[in-house]
Amino acid sequence: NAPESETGLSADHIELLHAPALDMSADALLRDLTHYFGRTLGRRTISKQQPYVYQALTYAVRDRLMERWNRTNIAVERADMRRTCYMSLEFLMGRLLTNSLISLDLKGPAVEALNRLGLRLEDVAEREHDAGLGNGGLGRLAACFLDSCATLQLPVIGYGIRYQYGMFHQRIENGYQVEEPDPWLRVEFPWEIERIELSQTVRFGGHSEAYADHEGKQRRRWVHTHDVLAIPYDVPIPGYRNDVVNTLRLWSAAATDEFDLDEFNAGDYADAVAAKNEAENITMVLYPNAATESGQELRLRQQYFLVSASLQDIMRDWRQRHGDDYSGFAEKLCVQLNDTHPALAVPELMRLLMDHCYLSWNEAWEITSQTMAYTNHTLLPEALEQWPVAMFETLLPRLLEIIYEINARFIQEISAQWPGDNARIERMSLISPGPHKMVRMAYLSIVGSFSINGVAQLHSYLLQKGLFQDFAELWPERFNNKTNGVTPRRWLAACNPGLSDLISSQIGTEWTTDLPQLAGLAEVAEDPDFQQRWRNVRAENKQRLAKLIETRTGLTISPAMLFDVQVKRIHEYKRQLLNLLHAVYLYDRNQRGQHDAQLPRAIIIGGKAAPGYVMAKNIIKAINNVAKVINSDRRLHDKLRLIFLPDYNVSAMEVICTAADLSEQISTAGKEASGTGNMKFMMNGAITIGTLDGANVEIREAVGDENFFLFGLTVEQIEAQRATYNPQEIIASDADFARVISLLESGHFNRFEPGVFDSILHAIRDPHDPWMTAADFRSFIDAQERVAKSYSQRDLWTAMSIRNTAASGTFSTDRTIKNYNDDIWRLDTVTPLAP
Ligand code: T68
Repeated sequence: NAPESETGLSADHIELLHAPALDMSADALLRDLTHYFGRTLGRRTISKQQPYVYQALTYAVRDRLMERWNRTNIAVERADMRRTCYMSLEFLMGRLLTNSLISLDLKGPAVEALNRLGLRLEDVAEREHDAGLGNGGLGRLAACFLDSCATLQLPVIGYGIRYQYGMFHQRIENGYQVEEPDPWLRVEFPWEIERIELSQTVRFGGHSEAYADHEGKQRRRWVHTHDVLAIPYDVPIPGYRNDVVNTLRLWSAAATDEFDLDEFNAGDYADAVAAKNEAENITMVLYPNAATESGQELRLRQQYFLVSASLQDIMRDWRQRHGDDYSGFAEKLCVQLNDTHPALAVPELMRLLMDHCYLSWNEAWEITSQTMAYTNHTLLPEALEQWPVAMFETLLPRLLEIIYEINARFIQEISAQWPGDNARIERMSLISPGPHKMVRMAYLSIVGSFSINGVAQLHSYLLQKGLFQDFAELWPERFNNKTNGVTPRRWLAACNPGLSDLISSQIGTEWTTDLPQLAGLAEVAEDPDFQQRWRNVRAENKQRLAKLIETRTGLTISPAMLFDVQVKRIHEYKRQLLNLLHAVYLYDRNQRGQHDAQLPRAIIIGGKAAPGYVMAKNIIKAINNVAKVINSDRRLHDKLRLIFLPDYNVSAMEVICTAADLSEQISTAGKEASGTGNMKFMMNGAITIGTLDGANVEIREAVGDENFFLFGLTVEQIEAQRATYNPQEIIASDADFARVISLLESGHFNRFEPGVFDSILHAIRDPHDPWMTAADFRSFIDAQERVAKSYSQRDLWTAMSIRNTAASGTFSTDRTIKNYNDDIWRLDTVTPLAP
């Protein structure tokens, strides 16, 4: 394999490519694996508990990604293609091995190579630690997007943070959540390539001052700053069998070489070196999102660190190709902001263009506002980010100046359109009024972007009618919808091989990249033979989930039961409490011998509560207390179980979504922006019980009302009934509801733990309960009874299940990304250089 040189960009850049391309056979894979295991990792004996075979196999796979990575990058560079940068504080990647193998069409060879060592791929793949660099839906969406962009051959680069500690692990102790750190980098992460040569410096603190440049022009500069080094680590993102490999670039903070050594005399040398911790703290830990934005300074540092390092990286790349001509910048680049977390990209790009590239305000603004696009992920006003102006003054003084100037010019624009409408100005100002002035990050994002989108039809509609109404009036053309999706490679092909094979035997294999082809399954929804095979696969998957539950909780459940599943972050608006009320209702009926309309059911709940979100933690405790009573009642053993599955994460979902019969999507209407778990469940044949919220609306439309269990008030009804909402009366007038509440009050589930249910009962009875749980109780119970009836008609249920998978084609991120590209990004497709 003699290296072959390619002509480089300049004399000091010589491209070194290897030819011929690496062999994709099992033999070659085994040879490389053995090499890495013995010679790179220095291991001699295989132990199933250790990660070394996984690591060696990953190196072998990574080699094969690497050549395609180069070939993709060269193609993009040579054609100077327009690109999108997807900027996100979170990328919830999960495990990467199986996905990469499937993308490279290497799964067969890998299985064979490992078999020759007496190993199974599933076991080896399980050694990989989840890359948990995200909280939930928003972070996982970013990961699904990267997969679809590469598969659709779009030149998109992800920019994020390489947190030392990802999403915390959850343990349950006496029913309470206990958080444990996730030191996922402790064992090497073998997918990443450190690119220290592309490091950038990010500034904090200091102050902004005026100066005259050599032509006597007045300019501003940011001086006396505390600098932090940003080191990028690249992770390859393979497309599905198309030789495209895109990049996820994650920044890690380090002290700059000069880190304040000069501020110390020799005697303080050790202290000075120790002080570098402060710089490195920036990327130490992922913030778990709480119910409301908490305004921690370190979080603002993280946001600016990501934005500044990424934009400087983009500028470096630009200058390499275009010198200091920025006129075509917005034609060649789009920056998609994943929520407001990277909103500082707006003032930071302004700063770089003005202070570093010497553009005028107007030139810089034209470029910035034609480059940025903003995606909103929440309708909850309390979750909108605001940062204290005071924090900006000390941490990012130059950015604050720029934000003030953006605001001044923006207010001028409003005044011109609505002269004298001071109320409107106050409402729309980027700076909130009052003694503690805050920067409103959503408004900053809107003003600085040419596109603003929500993540489901209903959500985008409500944004324009509510939260962002004033802005939608001013700039209606900027607002649009991009309904979320999930990648069918991970969420069907990889996680559910049994169902995938069955589907492919019926409609061929093209659904993997053309998901609407699943519609072909509708034809056999009633076919007895196909139904039987469908049930067989699902029974196996349920067995697999039952095993996972047993290892994590010690509880056994029978796969014959209805698996009724709600997994997602614990939050009041998602209403895990409503689910709990139903569990208590079923328990109560069973106790009183009324199991007429019932069927064996396992209610499975999983999810993490933000460590500072007291109510969410109380909900976990309450679920576990009720579960304990239900699960220790021998008479109920095969009738009803309630399970809290600890440490819900991406790889748990890969098992769970294949085995759920019923998908719980029961948020208060108008509160869940979209949901994406709902799509994973549907794709794998679960049937949804849900409110008309987020993407549930579109799921129901796609599958038809007869294949969906609808309940609950609509957005309009919720808002209409809010003023007169009287939960006490609702409870009193519903005998079942009243019994459920008095059972919870009686201490039946907390004999020796007084008070454990107080906050929950109080919330349900509160006439100001924003989530209006009691309002939907009866409707939910009725819908659950329809579920039970349908499930007991085996063939009917199977047909519904098949029809859900068949109708899930539109919920692929391939469709979502096509929408983004058609309306916002307008990228051409890349064809990697031939090998
Ligand atoms: C979710 N948002 C939405 N936020 O709740 C969900 N927030 O409806 C939607 O499907 C999903 O985004 C994708 O669009 C989140 O997951 C966060 O995780 C988050 C993190 C930090 C701060 C605020």
